[in-house]
Amino acid sequence: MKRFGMAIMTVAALLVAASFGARVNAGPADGSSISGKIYFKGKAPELRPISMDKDPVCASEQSGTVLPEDGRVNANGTLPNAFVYISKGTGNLTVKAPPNSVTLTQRGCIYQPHVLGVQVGQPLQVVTVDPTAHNIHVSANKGNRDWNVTQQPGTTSVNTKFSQPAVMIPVHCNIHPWMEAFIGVVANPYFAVTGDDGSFTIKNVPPGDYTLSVWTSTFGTQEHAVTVRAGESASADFTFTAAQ
Ligand SMILES: [Cu+2]
Repeated sequence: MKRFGMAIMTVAALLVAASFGARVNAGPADGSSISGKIYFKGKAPELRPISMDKDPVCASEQSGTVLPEDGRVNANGTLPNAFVYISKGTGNLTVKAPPNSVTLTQRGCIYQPHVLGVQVGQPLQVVTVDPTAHNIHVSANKGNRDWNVTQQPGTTSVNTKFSQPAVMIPVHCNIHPWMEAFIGVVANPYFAVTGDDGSFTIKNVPPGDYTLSVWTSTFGTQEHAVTVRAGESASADFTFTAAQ
């Protein structure tokens, strides 16, 4: 009887150890999230207006000065276009890619949005609303293939998927050299892109210990350790500084 009791205790101890060993509770989402802001300190870069003289059709689509997205700082001292994502800690957790497409639009010979995220295997559609041709060039990165395709005005979307996580995959237009976008490809849905207020929220994150990473095109990258507890919102702010 004593031996039997010991065996039960051993099994219980192993179960406890196993549950503590798992870094992520893969149970149903319980409202936990990660929120924060991407701050910027220092002198904002001076942005030089984009010249669209190479293609008068593009220029005619614009009504005023067009500034590049890279290097932009929000009026409230935060950064737009920061790609925030959980880079470590999800262990064996797999989250199926949603079937809905993420859309990258060519409008006025500018990519909208400038920075976007997509899950591995999730459809990406590139659409054009411009009366001029574009050549979409998706650069190879981390096992994803390099490809380019010309898209004529009025034609249907160019659709693709990515097979490997990669932060980031640059997209350029081989016809209009100022056109640039960045796609963050991640294995899970735990990512966000900051907008005009520099804030982000990543919802439905399972409780666990993670590394939260931030990518910016101009000011580098950073990462923080973040602990997410059941039903709570974890906070993670980042501060980037001007290049010296
Ligand atoms: Cu183009």
